Amino acid sequence: MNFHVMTLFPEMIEQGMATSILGRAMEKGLISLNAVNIRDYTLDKHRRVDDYPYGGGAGMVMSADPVVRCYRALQEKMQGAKHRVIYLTPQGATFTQTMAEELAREEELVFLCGHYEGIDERALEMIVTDQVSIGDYVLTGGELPVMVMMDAISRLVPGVLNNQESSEFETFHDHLLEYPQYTRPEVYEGRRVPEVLLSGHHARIEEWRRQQSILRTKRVRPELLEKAIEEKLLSKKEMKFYRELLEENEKE
Ligand code: 6GU
Repeated sequence: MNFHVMTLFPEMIEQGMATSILGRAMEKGLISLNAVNIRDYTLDKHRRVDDYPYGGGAGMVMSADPVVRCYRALQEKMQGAKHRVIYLTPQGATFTQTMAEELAREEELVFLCGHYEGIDERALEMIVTDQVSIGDYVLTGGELPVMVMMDAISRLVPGVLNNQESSEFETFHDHLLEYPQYTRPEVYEGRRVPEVLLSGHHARIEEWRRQQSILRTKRVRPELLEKAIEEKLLSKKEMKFYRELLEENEKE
């Protein structure tokens, strides 16, 4: 997987990607990162990359030309390889695990990070294939969002996670949140690890964990639990547990 990021802050991207699992994946050659500075492609003698918005209004707009010239340089580097160009913007479609899975199958991915009040629409029309947001809140630029996306995508690239890391129970895989985890000591400041986890009884542990997942999902993300039920991802026994949960809630 080759990531290309067009940004005004390439050092920020490089620093963010250099550590931990993603750094290891880059060393192994499983993913690569090419962060390019849009400012290097301005023809303005003061290296300006933004200007006032036509029609007035607050803030500045990134000019089309440095962005388009930066992209054309990237195109040459990629030697005609097919690729999507993803613009990070709060106006985009919300990033999901399904989207990450789809993007992880690409060979080259180009990201465009905006700043200020956005980018001249004509540059977007000319080069962008997808517009993506990471959630309903506003950030100062696309750099943190692109790092979020590259992290979520990279861990799906074969070989990036080791066996243990990838066989971990997956939140969202079956629309349920993860169950709580515990490690030593058995008692911490008076709080005991749930007895069942010390029992060595694997079937009972598995049942307890699934119930904990259902409880948590019901409490925090009820719409995810509805989806899981709709898709028949709960066993008969788990559905019984769920119905009893609803009855208890009604009594309260
Ligand atoms: Cl992709 N960009 C910005 N600036 N803010 C965001 C975002 C993206 N996603 C959520 N908030």
